[in-house]
Amino acid sequence: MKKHFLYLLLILAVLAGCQQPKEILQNQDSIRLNQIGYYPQSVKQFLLIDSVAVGFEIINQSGQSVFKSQLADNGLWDLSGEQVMMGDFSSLQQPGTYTILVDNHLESYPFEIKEDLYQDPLNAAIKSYYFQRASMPIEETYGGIHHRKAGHADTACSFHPSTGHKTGKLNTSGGWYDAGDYGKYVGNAALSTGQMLLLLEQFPDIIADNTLNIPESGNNIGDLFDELKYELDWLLTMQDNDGGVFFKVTAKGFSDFVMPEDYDLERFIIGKGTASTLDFAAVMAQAARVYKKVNPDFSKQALVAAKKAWQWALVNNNIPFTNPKGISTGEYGDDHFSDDFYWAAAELFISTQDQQYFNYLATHPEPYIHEQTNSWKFFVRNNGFHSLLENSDLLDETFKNKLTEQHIQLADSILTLISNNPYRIGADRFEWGSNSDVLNQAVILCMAHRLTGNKKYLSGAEQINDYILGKNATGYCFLTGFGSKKVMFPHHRPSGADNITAPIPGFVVGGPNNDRQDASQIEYISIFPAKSYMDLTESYASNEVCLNWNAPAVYVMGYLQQTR
Ligand code: G3I
Ligand code: 9MR
Repeated sequence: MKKHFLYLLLILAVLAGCQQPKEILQNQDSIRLNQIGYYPQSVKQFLLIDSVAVGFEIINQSGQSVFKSQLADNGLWDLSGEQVMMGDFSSLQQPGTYTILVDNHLESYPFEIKEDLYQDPLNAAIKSYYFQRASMPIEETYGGIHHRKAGHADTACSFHPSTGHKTGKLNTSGGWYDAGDYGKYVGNAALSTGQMLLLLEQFPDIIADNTLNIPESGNNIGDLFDELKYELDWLLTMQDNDGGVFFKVTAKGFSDFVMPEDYDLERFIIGKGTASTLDFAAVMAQAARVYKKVNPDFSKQALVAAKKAWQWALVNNNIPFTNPKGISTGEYGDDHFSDDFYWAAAELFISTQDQQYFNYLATHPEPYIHEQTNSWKFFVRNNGFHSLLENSDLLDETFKNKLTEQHIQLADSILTLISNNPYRIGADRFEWGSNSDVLNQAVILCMAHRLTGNKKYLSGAEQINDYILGKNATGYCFLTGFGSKKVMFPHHRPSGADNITAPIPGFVVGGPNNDRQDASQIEYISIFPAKSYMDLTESYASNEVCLNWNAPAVYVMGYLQQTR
């Protein structure tokens, strides 16, 4: 009897010691990961936020645990106010669909490990430019549910006095809308197109004909060439007879949230200044080179236009733009031109090999830096550097070595920032369009990989891209149409006015903005800098879309597709 009692106690003790299976919580928001996934060869990290945990597993679709490891403490991120732990499963390379299971009870959104990871998001990010086309309908064959009528013919726009009191009308049809608004702004158009031209210069075959299903698909020219040409053709219309380039095409103010076809404000040609003219010169010189084989006539035309613009800017070298009285659309104000001169001289030198442009570069060096915020103002300088590095065989040894060394130094400093940051990104401030600041650092890292072949730069670029696609302090995948926690309400007039629940896919939204200029209209749930983001149509300061925010995403995903 006594013996039986002891046995019973023993059995009870064993049972009590057995762990009851814990309930698995779909508390996905506390696990931050790239919601699209990872290439087999990539560094693979995720973050666990404000939770104490020890270990994690990776679970495949059959429910089997295929990888186990421990979490590391990355510390507090003062910009998000969060305690951050990190898991790394880089050595798991088997393609498949998985979830992360933390301490056997917190499960993540699903993600994939696969080759060609970014093909679909890359195509969508490029196609978003097609959806931004002014002056033509988006037909159902190409636009699917997001088809719409044409808007903004822009065939006869009056000159605003700020263009130099010109009379008559200008046909400035075509081009892409800049952003969530329907304006067309030369400087931002040039920067964005230039960033994507670099990708085409590096990998001309990256987007084959018939990839994007756009109207030009099937013309035997790669679809990215076609899409960028839609914008370049419009840019050409913005050059005045004397070579100077007008600043923008907009109405006096922003329209309501209406579809393009319902827009009824009069549009004007506004401003003419040094920055718009030089950025035009730069992108046209770049296009002249990149389109030389696919469209020789256009290439010649672009080069003539570029040289003419440069000549105008040499004479009119200090004409800033600010919104004239009565105009309240986007300002893109810029009164500092040495970087724009540098970019233009760089592209003109590479395309012409005319020594006068090299002399300009040699005697007007620019600081080799990446200025965060306002990439439309500052990143033109980096565009110039990148084109020079890409064509460094044209440079003399000393110039080439110095530029290369400076680029590597800049890239290494970004890697250091990444490894010291709990979220593993390089950006340390969050202003209007912060996602593009984050991404532009990845552009710099890709370029460093191109120069050295060192994979550490690719890994850095990937960690940054992870941030954009979900491993960030908001938990959103910032590319519309992708990820599990999706952006649904971008500040984008067609997406807001089309009565379709899903926004148009392929847009990178601006992202966290610590200045919250729209705070009088909406309530931010967190005012930590890295969390100052709201997925609300009204949030123009954190949730708009814009040409120059998508362009670095296109570049980085394109570069990774070609090198992973
Ligand atoms: O850098 C200063 C910062 O030091 C200061 O503390 C802060 C205080 O508010 O302002 C910061 O400057 C802001 C700047 O963005 C950089 O973040 C300006 O206030 C802010 O007005 C400026 O916003 C610009 C915005 O237009 C409004 O003009 C954005 O850079 C620019 O990307 C955005 O561009 C618009 C176009 O005008 C129109 N089309 C859409 C596009 C995207 O929103
Ligand atoms: O809707 C506008 C957006 O497209 C612009 O990029 C942004 C930049 O200034 O401005 C938005 O318009 C806002 C305006 O600036 C201030 N009042 C509220 C407007 C949005 O509802």
